[in-house]
Amino acid sequence: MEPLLNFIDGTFVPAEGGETLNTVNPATGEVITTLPRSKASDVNAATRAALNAAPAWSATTMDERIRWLDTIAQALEDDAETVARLESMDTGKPIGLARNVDAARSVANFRFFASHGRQHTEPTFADHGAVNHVHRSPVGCVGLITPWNLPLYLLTWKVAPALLMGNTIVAKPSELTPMTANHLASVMQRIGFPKGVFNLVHGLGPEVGQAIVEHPEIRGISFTGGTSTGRIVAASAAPMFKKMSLELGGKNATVVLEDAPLDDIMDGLVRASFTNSGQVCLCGSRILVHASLYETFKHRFIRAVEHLIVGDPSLESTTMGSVISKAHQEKVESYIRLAREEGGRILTGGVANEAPVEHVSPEGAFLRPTVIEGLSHTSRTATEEIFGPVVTLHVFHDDDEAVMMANATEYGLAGSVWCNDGERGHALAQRLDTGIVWVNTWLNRDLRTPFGGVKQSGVGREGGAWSLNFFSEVTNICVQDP
Ligand code: TXE
Repeated sequence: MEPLLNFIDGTFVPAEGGETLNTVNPATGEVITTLPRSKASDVNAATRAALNAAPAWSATTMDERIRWLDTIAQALEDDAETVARLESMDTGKPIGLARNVDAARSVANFRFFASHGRQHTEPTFADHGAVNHVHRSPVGCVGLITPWNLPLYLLTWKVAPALLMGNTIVAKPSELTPMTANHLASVMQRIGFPKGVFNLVHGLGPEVGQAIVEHPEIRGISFTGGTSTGRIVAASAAPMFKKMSLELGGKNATVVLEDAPLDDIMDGLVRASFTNSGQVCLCGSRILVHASLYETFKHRFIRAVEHLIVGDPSLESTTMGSVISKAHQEKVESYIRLAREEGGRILTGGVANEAPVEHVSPEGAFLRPTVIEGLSHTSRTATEEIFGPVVTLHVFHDDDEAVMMANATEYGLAGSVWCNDGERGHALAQRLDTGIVWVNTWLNRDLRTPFGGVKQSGVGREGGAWSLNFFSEVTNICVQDP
């Protein structure tokens, strides 16, 4: 495939230094193409383009920006199959998942914020002869830094509201998954989107991401990635008083109460555990089950997990592909070994040479879904983010114990509660120290709702009005009658 390039001021250009990186198909180990290994000078060029484009772009009306979002959505929808194929090749996720989740949601992100923009109003507050007008204006040039697990889905989740509120953008996708970000840039160029409003700079996090965070003219940072990286981002951005939204790691609990209708929820529990090979920050990696149900649950869950079709992600029949890289496979395998050291029992799956995946390339980064029981809920395996196809099972005896176990990690992103009584599930969900909880469902997303976590899962919320507020500055103007 053609080498990927940066997209600066409406033009595709190589890194100024001419260096490149390879992007690999993790299911085959083959190099797909190269991407620029950009440096701070490339970030400076992109930021200059964004600043030059800002006056005209921020002077557009909300309606004009809404029309652009709808145009981008339509162009992405027309390219949906291409997007799905690129995303599957770049990430190792099954083509069906890339089509139904990544490509579809990328279109939905633009359509949603276009419709949300139509409902946007600026509130006024009248009191003692004065009227207060709350005006929103662009933050300015914003930096968007995104991870490799849902590349276009998470990039567009930030690009759409940032554009809607009149900002210009310097975006950096993960160096592991640059393909669909480039496709978005090619869509922007094809539709004649104003030059310099959306800029894309590829490269390594410490070289490009860090330069974006440190650039004095980039006034807001929306970051999605690991907690350790988020800590580095925050350390650079906070002293510069930049607006920051940090969507970080998770170690989410799936709580199965004693009255849960197992037959009805088993598919949901498997989805919550192993979607995208467990590489979704919202996946439930710890399953807490009431003692009365545990043995029955365990056998039915293992049987359902072993029905997952793990294999070549380009096949429509595959339901679980590879993980993102050989290096990540080794990280996940190190946790499977750690689980054994901590007293865990592997009920299904295991490291690749114990539980090989058939009919795939030996160079592919494949792991079977792995379920482990017998670990303390405070073990490292059960409290550290693995971010792969590994879940641990734990037993509780009453709701208080379930809440205590669920809250016993440094993370607080999401969770799910499964039971026969929604009200009881809702009440228990309110006791979970997380930003998001699903009751009898999972990844059921209403884009108007706040998305984000607490503790080591991040700072801030995105979604609906929360995104519009993050990607704008607010000014209150109080007008006194003369
Ligand atoms: O993150 P990394 P990854 C989390 C998930 C997991 C991680 C996996 O829990 O922990 O993301 O994604 C760039 N300054 N979430 O491994 O390594 C890097 O190049 C600036 C949570 O990609 O943190 C990449 O573009 N940038 C999330 C991006 O940061 C730097 C949902 C993320 O890289 C940098 C999805 C630096 N010093 C995944 N170093 C949620 N909570 O919603 C690296 N980068």
